[in-house]
Amino acid sequence: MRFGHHEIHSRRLLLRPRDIPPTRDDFEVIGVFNPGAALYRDEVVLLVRVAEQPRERRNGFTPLPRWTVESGIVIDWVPNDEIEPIDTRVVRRKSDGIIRLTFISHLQVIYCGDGGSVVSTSGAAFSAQSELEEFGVEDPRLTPLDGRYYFTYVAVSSHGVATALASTADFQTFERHGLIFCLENKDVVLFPQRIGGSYVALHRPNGATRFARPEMWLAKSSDLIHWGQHAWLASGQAEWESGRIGAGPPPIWTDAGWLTIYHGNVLERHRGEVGSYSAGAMLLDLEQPSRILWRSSTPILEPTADFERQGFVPGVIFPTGAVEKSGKLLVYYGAADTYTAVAEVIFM
Ligand code: MAN
Repeated sequence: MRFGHHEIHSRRLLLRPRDIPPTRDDFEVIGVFNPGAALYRDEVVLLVRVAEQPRERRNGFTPLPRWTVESGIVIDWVPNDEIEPIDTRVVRRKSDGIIRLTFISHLQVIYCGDGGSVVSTSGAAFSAQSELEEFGVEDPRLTPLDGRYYFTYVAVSSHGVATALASTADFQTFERHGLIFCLENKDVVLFPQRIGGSYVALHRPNGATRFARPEMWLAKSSDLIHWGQHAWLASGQAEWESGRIGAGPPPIWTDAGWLTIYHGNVLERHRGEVGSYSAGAMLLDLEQPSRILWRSSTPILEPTADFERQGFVPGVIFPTGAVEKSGKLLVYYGAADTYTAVAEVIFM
């Protein structure tokens, strides 16, 4: 693709929670968001994150879903006086400060034809399958590589948040390759080709010792499984990226460099508040991707539409997939942790 001045041509809501049936009668779907995206047989295929919550309400209790080896998903009904809500997504146990998610996520294949609308939602599902996925699998990033489609995803468990790798050739059966980034790390995204002989990934370590706010890093590998040569890439600079930054879709090759769309979040000022998430872009050197050649000083996409400003977590644009099709760049993103939307970006 040729790189130049960019313009957001249109944004469109693609998927709502009610478009996807829950996996069980006593669950409701609260979000279909943060999709990986790829071209498969000339069709846009998304791998979306589906978040579900128990439907039942019991006075004085909060239901917390969890996957178990013995019985699949079970629900822990926790007395409200034992926990405190942090935000809509997480609660904290008062006795020891341990947190839990109020929902559990799995991944679902969605077929989108030319990319602008949903053709079928009944593709294969990819769900929690190990103790390291006890609280769900989230936020897949799909990268075509070596004739397969690889995806990184967040594995959430009582150990914390780590990133695992899986792959598929047909979007029907999946092969799991295990954890590739130890906790705590998410927003791990693979480049679509080797650079100087190595596979390259962007990642976002999130240490508990706060010398810095979460930053984007770069790592290299010879086999996609073992990662090293870790190097710092970028920190949040402007106010809109003062809380967190992390990679979005896999970097896109352009004649001027790797176009890398990422998210930034405003540092929260009050307890329970989630600072708004916007998308920014940077251009990384084609041969030495640790060199930033250009970076947008203002966001390229901010939550302004209703479906971006209202939802489970209001004010979130979280880009996770990008596909070049018919001369257009289609950027897929999660909106308000509730919906999947697409922005058409034109570079001139
Ligand atoms: C954050 C949010 C949630 C996510 C958890 C675990 O709290 O991004 O959506 O479920 O992290 O990854």
